[in-house]
Amino acid sequence: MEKQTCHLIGAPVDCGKARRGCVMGPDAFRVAGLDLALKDLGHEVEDWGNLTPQTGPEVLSSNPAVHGLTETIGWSAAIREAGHAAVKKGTPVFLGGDHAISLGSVAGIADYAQEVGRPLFLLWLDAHTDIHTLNTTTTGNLHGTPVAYAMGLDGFEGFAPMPKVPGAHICYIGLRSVDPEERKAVAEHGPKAIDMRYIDEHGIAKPLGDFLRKVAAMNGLLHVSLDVDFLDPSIAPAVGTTVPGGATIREAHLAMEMICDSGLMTSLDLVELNPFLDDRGRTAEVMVDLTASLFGRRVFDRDTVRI
Ligand code: HAR
Ligand code: MN
Ligand code: MN
Ligand code: MN
Repeated sequence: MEKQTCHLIGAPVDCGKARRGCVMGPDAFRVAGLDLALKDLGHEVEDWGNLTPQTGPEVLSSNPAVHGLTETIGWSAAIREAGHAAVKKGTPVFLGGDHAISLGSVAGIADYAQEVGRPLFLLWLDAHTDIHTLNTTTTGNLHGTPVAYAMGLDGFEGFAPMPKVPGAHICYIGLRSVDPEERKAVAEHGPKAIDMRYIDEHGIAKPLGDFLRKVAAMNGLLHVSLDVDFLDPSIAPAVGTTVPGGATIREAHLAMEMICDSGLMTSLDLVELNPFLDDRGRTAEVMVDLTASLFGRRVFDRDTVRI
């Protein structure tokens, strides 16, 4: 792949759910050697350090379950600005933080996509659909909402409006925990939803390849959002919302390699790492290895492999 300038943007957001620990995520990625892994591949790395949330007036939701709203709005404004500035210079890599960081990262990239007149596509690698609105969430955990916000669904009063990402430009891979209201939203608004059963039956290469070809055909920007719980908990235990039956290490690396080979990815989220729950850093290391695959680490180039 061509040499990139990777802009590491620390977003230690921990207010998108109840269980704490993602605040340590950005530093765990650093300790696990993310910058060195990227530099070893020939890329330039600029580490922006950790952002802090903007401050603003208190915002209350009419849904009493919702919590952390004012803080999350402040974070999303800060992350959006940083992401927008970074994508003009290179490839932003957003280091979460829980998945609420994507309320900001996707908005910042969408601002840029609108400016340059290209469509934005989202690849959401996750056990969950994260498509609740503030009205449908029963847990009130805002990390379960960024896809609905990106699509422009109602119920995000208090958040700045963002350029909409149509459902047809969104692809989930890895799903295995979807709430009833989310199932309705997916059916109604049309993201492509690849669940684990589909992967078991057809493999991960087919649906991912189909989606990447579509992005390429439309000259799109591609934002990849990689949630730790995309992976099976046996290889990635450091996440608050473990769901059994996730992607294997081979499936995950193949996905990363295919995305890399496509040359389409223009920004990346690494989210939901909770170092407090890790086992001697191994989840952080798996995430760094996957990121390295995304940025070109290979055993052999494909044309070197002979059968
Ligand atoms: N759908 C559930 C909820 O809203 C679980 C959301 C969990 N989300 C994440 N990120 N861990 O994918 O609470
Ligand atoms: Mn801006
Ligand atoms: Mn998620
Ligand atoms: Mn998840």
